Amino acid sequence: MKKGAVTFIVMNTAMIYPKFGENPSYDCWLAYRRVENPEVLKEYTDTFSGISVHGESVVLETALKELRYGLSKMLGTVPGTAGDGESGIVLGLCSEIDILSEDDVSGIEDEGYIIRNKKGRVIISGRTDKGVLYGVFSFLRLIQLETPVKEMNVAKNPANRYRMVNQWDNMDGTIERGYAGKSIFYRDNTFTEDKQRVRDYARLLASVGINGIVLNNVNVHYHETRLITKQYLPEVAKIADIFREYGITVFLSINFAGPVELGDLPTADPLDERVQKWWYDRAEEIYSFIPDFGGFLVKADSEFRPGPFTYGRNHAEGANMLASALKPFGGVVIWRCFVYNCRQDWRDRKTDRANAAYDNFMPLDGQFMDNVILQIKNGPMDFQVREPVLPLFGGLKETNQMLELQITQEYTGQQKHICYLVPQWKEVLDFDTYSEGKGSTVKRIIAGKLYPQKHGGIAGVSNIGSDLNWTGHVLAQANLYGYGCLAFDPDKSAEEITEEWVRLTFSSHPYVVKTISDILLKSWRTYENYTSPLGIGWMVNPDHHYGPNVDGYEYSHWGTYHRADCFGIGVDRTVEKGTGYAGRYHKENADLYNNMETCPEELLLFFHYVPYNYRLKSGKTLIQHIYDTHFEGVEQVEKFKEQWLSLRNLIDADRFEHVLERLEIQLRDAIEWRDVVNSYFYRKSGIPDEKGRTIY
Ligand code: GCV
Repeated sequence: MKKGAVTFIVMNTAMIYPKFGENPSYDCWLAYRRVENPEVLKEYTDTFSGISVHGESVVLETALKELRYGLSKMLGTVPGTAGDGESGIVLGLCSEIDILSEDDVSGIEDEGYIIRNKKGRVIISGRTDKGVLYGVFSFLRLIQLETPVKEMNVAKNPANRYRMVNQWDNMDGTIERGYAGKSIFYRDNTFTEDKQRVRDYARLLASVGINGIVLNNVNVHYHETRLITKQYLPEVAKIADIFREYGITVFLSINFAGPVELGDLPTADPLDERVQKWWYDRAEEIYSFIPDFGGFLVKADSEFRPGPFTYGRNHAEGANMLASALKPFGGVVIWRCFVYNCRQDWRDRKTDRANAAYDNFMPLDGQFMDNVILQIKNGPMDFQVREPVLPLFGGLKETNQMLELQITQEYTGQQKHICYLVPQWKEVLDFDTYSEGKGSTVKRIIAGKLYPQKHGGIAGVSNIGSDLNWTGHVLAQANLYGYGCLAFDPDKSAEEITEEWVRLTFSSHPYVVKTISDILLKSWRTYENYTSPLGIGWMVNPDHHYGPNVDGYEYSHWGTYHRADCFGIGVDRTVEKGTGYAGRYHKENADLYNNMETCPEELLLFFHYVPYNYRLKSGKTLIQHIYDTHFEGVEQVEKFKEQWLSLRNLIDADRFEHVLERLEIQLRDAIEWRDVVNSYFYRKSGIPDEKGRTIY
């Protein structure tokens, strides 16, 4: 279409989202409440009387649809169409909009967007249709936040190229580590009929800038192994069609032993030509159904999943074989670094699961093809409430990398407890690896700003399911929102994200904003207080990972130990006497962690075995710190409950009662955690609480 040309796409917005707009729990942060301030409302209705559209594509249609829907709800009128030169909103591609100068869009990259107030019109534009869509959602947020028109000037690029969610959904309808009901994609080993729910999910994801989704669990079982065959590809293609409308690319997790499990070959050896051809044929078939298919996510040689080790090959050989198959079609292989020996002998104090990812992948740096991305969990263990950053970040210099975070709250309260993870993720993203001197942060590495990565970004294990409120706990919606915000802009502060979420989701009432933000921002530390102390992690019931069990994993084969005895607790990971893990960091961090005196105290027990009578910087002994934090944790939950009760009548009754119920569960279980942990350490150490509180 020529520059300046105008098309109008007319639709009946009321028909499009029968569920959105009906229930605040379902709406999440897209509630689009009517603008309250009458002057602001008047300014909006005067200014946004019509929309002109510049460009044509499926995603642009979505952008227009979203814009009209959002405005109709917040302003109470559906904006009409505007011709060239008339006032209103100008929507579309930069290249198609006459009144935009190169200066207006300088610095705007592929999926970036601008919102510009110019010549009496508000322009929402980007170089690509995805950029325009993100611009629309950003503009709708500005409206909900009642931003004056003159302040509507934004120019933003996403920091990360890949901004993905990983579904751990199984085709039988279950979700591994899912706490919000069943899968919205699958039921009884087939695809669900209700595609509206999938579309609504796509909409939520796109509204925070997510551009990729892996549709099935990394643990690929019998039926999921067949997702890459003709049996299921037509259905996968239908899902891809829906996500495509929202600028989201679809990926699949694959089974490395696919050629064998599907009965086609006697081997899955990556160096065997028959295997290579098999994967090429699969790729060709997938792309015949889904021309813009993203690629494969692979969990190999991990927790009983097959991989190249079976054939004496390394992970670069395994990943490159798949990458060669996908390369002609433009696909990528996302290869997970969560590889460790899950058959460890707990008596062995030298083998350390924390070393595993680093030791497996560092020697392979530079050997992966340029369409392979290593997906690296934030910490060396497994999404505990507190872990150091995995030193592959800053270690790898010649390999594409992505950060993997867990939005679903497996070890952080399973969406029964409030545990808002944005502050934790900020610490991970801001962590300085010192790989190229000061300022070599994780966020710069994954964004490709430190090393010349071809591909990079961030993935989050999704926390949604079929529950009406999507995430089981309404306040857990904030984790999904916050994840998307940080994937797009890791520099955005936790406070800003939180306030924005509360205002979009509940209300702009100052007391509501202050109270809910306060609860959320304190909730991670609170959860940590009443669970496992100072970075030691675990202490949970095996398998389902809910509730306290201090020795739950202590004598198991999973490699996750706290090593408590009657003198002290902690894992010695020092270079001299311990497992040597501390030495895997660059010098600045290695020195810091290796020394008990300089080690950040929140990670003290991760790196050191510490006597109970060791004095912390606070002047307290370690044992007193454990007792105090556990009592404090429960008091903080009591305070959350009081704060929440003060919101009665300020928010809708449904969500008020729902969160209150969950807070009661949280309080009951926090008490259990406190008493189990404190009693355990009192019995081990024989040292009483200085304050004489009840310990059993
Ligand atoms: C999908 C942990 C979880 C597993 C998960 C695994 C992984 O071990 O408990 O459920 O499997 O991490 O990330 O692959």
